[in-house]
Amino acid sequence: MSTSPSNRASDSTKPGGGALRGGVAGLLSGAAGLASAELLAGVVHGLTSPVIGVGNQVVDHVPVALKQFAIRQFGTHDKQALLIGIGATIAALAVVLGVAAARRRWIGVVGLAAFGAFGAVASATGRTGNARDVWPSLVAGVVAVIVLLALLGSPRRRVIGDDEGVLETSPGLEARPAPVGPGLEARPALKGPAPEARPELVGPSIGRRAFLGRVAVTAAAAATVGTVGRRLQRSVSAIGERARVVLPSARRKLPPVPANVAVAELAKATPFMTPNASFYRIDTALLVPRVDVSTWKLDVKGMVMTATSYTYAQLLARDLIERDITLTCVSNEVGGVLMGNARWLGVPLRELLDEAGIDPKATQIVGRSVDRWTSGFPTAVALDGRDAMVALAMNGEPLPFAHGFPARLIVPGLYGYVSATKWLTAIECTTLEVFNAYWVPRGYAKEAPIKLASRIDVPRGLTTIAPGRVAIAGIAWAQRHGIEKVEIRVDNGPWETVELAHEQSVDTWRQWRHVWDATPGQHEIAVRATDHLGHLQIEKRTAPLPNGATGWHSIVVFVKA
Ligand SMILES: Nc1nc2c(c(=O)[nH]1)N[C@H]1C(S)=C(S)[C@@H](COP(=O)(O)O)O[C@H]1N2
Ligand SMILES: [Mo]
Repeated sequence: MSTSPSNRASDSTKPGGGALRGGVAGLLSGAAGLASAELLAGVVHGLTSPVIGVGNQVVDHVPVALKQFAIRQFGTHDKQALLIGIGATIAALAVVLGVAAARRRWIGVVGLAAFGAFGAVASATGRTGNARDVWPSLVAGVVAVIVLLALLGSPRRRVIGDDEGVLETSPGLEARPAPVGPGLEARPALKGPAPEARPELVGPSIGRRAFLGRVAVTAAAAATVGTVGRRLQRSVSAIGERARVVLPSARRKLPPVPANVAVAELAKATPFMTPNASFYRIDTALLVPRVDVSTWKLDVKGMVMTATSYTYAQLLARDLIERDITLTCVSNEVGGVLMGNARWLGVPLRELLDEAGIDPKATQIVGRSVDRWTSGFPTAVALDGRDAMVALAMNGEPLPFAHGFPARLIVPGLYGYVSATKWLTAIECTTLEVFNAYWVPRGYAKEAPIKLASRIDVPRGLTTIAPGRVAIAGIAWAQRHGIEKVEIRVDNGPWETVELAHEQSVDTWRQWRHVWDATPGQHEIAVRATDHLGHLQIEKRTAPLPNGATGWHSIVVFVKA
């Protein structure tokens, strides 16, 4: 190791060495700041961490096109991608500030403080923010400044102060690499005298090793504190409360799903009931809300005779209905997988509206989430007899946190973004003119019934299969209307009507299968559906924006010779 004084001095006076130390110090000060913010957000219930605060702003303000790109690139990992992107940006800026601070401390101090202030404003003004949310960012800024100065040491004091005093009061000093470092170089006036006056300061006892020691300690502390903070934010108590929920059964229980709604070929690819663990998840929440059911309530308010409120226990104690309903995302592309079918247990929405006494002039029902996300749909939809409900359970368990615990809206026939508010906290009666829900100002349609569509699930596209008898199978859906007919076409052959599984409900997808005599070569297989009203699925391909994709799904397969 280069511990001889001559080596050390030359190391630390190299501008590159100073920049490297500065960069490392900057990175670690940023990490330490963020970690302390995570801890504060974890300890004080309800505070938003700056990463989440800034992330929410990004989610809410990025152009829709960029978001669609993100969903296409990263699928349901879009949130991790965003958080990694934010982390990388912060890290890069912190490194730059640290490098600058190696020469001029004030740049680092001002930069980190500005960072903290930016985080504070972003967190406090975001969708889930309020004034208290400035604190984690402000604390982060202060901690970051302290850590930066501690790692880099303070060059000024050592020259202006008398040497004895400085040695005792400046904690950064002993471990500081050397007073002849690049920070000093930038101040010619400070050069020279210090080492001569206190030669022991630049001696082999302080230097790279001590700096690396501090770096290691800071990194370990930041990682630990940050992890603990994150864990705490995932409020352990909510998990316990959800685990203790005892679900009542429905007033009239649905019989178990009959076997004839499923075709054997789809048993693995697309089970008729989608297990909760593999149910698609789409929302804007960077951290899944962990609602405390002991304080949670559902308000029914707005244009009603009497605003009413229900506790979780009150909702569970009611006569509940049970329905199989296929939920579909407007972002689902032709052939896409952003849909799932579940058995929902809940309170009919209509009952809650009747109890509050909805004003006949209220044309829109808005569902508000604890994270302030909203959806909205016409009142007529809630009253036309379909099984719109406040769902409390999904496939026999309390709603999973990711799917809206403790309560969410489910409205058959409408895309999720206009109807299926998760972590529901209020049902507000208003008019269509007065309020635009979350996705409407972002370019999506105000009203969005699910479009008639179909999908081929087996064989998978672009796979190679053996010749001979091959099962082609998939699903078709036309929530509210039901599937009447599904047809497939191989290459440019005729459309052939396929075999349909039993229809569980007009609100669920319907499985289908067809046996095809596969001949060697490359083939294109297309599918299209017709609903019970006689509507044929639209052939023309259109994008999901603004109100759902259209187009016939087709796949290409290779059949071995
Ligand atoms: N609070 C909240 N609820 C929400 C959303 C959201 O972003 N926030 N996304 C909606 C959308 S776009 C869809 S498609 C469904 C998806 O429900 P799932 O994640 O349970 O499958 O939830 C809806 N409910
Ligand atoms: Mo969606």
